[in-house]
Amino acid sequence: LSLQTTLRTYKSSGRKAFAVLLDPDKIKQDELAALLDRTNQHSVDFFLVGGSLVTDYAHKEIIATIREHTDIPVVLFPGNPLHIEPSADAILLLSLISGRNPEFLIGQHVIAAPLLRRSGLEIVSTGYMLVDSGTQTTVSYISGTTPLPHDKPDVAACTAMAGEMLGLQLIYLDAGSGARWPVPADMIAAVRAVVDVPILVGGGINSGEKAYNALKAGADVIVVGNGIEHNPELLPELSAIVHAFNQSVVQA
Ligand code: 1GP
Repeated sequence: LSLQTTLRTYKSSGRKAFAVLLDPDKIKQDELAALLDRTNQHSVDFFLVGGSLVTDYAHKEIIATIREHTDIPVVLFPGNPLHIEPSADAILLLSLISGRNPEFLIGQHVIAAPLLRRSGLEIVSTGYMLVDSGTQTTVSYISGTTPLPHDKPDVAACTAMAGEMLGLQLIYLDAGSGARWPVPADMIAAVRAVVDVPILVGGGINSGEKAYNALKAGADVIVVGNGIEHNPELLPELSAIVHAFNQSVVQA
């Protein structure tokens, strides 16, 4: 089943999903095996594999390790065309619509298009919106773009609306990895009010409370990376929160 279909079906029934971000640049192979064994027990919907840098080109190895340990789908979250790896299941084709750098709106996509076509990956066009998180994040620096001000939910809503009108299939609101402040709830709610496509929210979700707030505000998928790497207890906690939301959908 395709990622896009799954997320659309989830969204239309009010179900929430939980994605774990694995950054090949940060995760060690031995830690990865232990983490994967834990994810099997805690209903993770999919893995996002990616990050802004490639200091050690390990996407292929990481995906091979994921396949050895679990059947959970693997979705690429690329920083550039070097991150295209056909052994994944799908790729978020990110257009950085919060920014005004043509390279990340369309330029890199032109370079990647033939490779993507040949890869056999499911391609999910995604309106990627960086939100100011109190410090400059790697992705903001690398992309040379200014994130959306965190106190401007109306700008975020109009940006997401334009992205949906352009045909983008998902909206990803990202405060950036390790963000001090996660994406504010009022911004998530403002975006939720104006688009029908599924919304992913990530960056700085390092507690159950932050995850709950994002889901309650209208996120369809929460993406968590750093928090789980630093605190193993967070995985069961977040999984239980997503499960509780989905139980209330089943009972309603
Ligand atoms: C970053 O949204 C992801 O692009 C996840 O961020 O590592 O802070 O959870 P964290």
